Amino acid sequence: MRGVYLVTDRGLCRNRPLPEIILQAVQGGAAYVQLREKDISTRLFVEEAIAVKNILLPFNVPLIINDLIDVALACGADGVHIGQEDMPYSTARKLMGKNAIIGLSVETWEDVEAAQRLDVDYIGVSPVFATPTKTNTKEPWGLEGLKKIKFFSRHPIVAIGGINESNARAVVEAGVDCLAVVSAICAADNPSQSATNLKNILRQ
Ligand code: TZP
Ligand code: MG
Repeated sequence: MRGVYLVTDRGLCRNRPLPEIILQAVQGGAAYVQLREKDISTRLFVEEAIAVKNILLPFNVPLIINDLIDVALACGADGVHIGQEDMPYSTARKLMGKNAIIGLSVETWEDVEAAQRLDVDYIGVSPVFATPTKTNTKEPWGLEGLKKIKFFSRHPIVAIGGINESNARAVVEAGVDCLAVVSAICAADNPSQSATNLKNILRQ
């Protein structure tokens, strides 16, 4: 895994339709899209996910569903991202199959150690920096935490939380594989350009 990883938040899109923001992000070079919906019904989530899957298809960009395996299965998503309180990894793997992308959030050092024993496809290091986008988080890892995880973990690292164009370079230098962002793309004046800028930072 390597690239810009968009995590969606419809509330941060400044009244622009989410599918449009997603399209612009992948046109700008986002490599992964995680559809994250905390406040809509399962029915709408599935409907939206199918529409987004069709947007991503021509770009070969995998669709990853946040939290909900049933939604992921129903829309034919490429993967799921699970947190420490979601379905356990082994169950998620059984349901999703061996080819699915399964990512797991790590919020504590215990989570990092436990993830070593799991064949997850990546760990989501959360949050790297404190962020207004998600406030019910544990202590931010910071760049030092990120480096420590990079040294220890056998899994690709997707870094999330407070990442933007001004700090992305330092995050990349800490050894991450993917830059995951919500507001840096969803709330950007030009989501496509923001995705491109982050992608270029990752490439430098
Ligand atoms: N998980 C940990 S931090 C976060 C999520 C979903 C939100 C990151 O949002 P932003 O706007 O990129 O800081
Ligand atoms: Mg979750």
